[in-house]
Amino acid sequence: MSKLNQNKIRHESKETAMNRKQSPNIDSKINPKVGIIMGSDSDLPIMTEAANALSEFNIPFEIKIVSAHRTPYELFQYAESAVSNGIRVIISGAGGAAHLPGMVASLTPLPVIGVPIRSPTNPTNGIDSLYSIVQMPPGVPVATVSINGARNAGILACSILSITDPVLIDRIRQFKENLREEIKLKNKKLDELGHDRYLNMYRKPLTRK
Ligand code: C2R
Repeated sequence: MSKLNQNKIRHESKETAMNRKQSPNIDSKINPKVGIIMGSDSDLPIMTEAANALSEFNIPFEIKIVSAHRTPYELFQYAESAVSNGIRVIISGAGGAAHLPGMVASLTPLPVIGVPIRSPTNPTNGIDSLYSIVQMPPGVPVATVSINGARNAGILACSILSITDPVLIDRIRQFKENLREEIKLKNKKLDELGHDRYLNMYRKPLTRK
C-alpha cells in the first residue's frame, strides 16, 4: 500500500467513502436536525469539521454565526425557536471568553455540545475557551469536547440522534468498526516495516530542540 492521505493509513468502508464524497451543503439544509452555531466566521475553519462529520452520517444541519456578545437578541431568538424549527442537538463553537455555548444551553431544553476554539490570535491557546465552556454552573450542562474538537462534536451529535434511529445506530457501529480495522492495518504495517521505517513513511518523527 502506498502513502495515503498525507502519510496516514486509512481504512474506509465503501459506504463511508461514498458519504464523504457528498457535498456537505447540498441536502444538509433540508429539515436540519443539528444546529451548528459559532461566535465568529473566524471559527469556521474549525467548525467545518463538525459539518463534515454530520454529512458523513447523512444528518441534515444548519450552520450560522451567532454571538452572545455581538448579537445577543439574535442568540435569544435562535435558542428559543430551535425546538420548533426541528433542531434536536446544538453544536456551539466559540473562542476566548466563550459564553455562547453556555448562554444557548440556558435558553433551550436541547442538548448543547460546546467546542472551545483555539484561534491563531488567541494568546492563551484556547484554554480560556475550554474553561469558559466546561465550567458551567450545575443545572446548565454543556457537553464539552476538546479544544478545536469540532469533529468529535459532530460525531457525538450523531450518537445523540441515534437514540431514536436504528439506521443511524448501524452507521455509527460501522464507523467504529472502520476505526478498529484502521488500527489492525496500521499494526500490520508496523510489523512489516519496523518502527523506524513506519515513522518515516507515515508519521513525522519528533524534532528535538
Ligand atoms: P473575531 O475573530 O470575529 O474577532 O472573534 C469567537 O468565537 C472568536 O473565536 C474572536 C473570537 O471571539 C469569539 N466570540 C465569542 C462570542 N462571540 C464571539 N466567544 C460569544 O458570544 O461567546
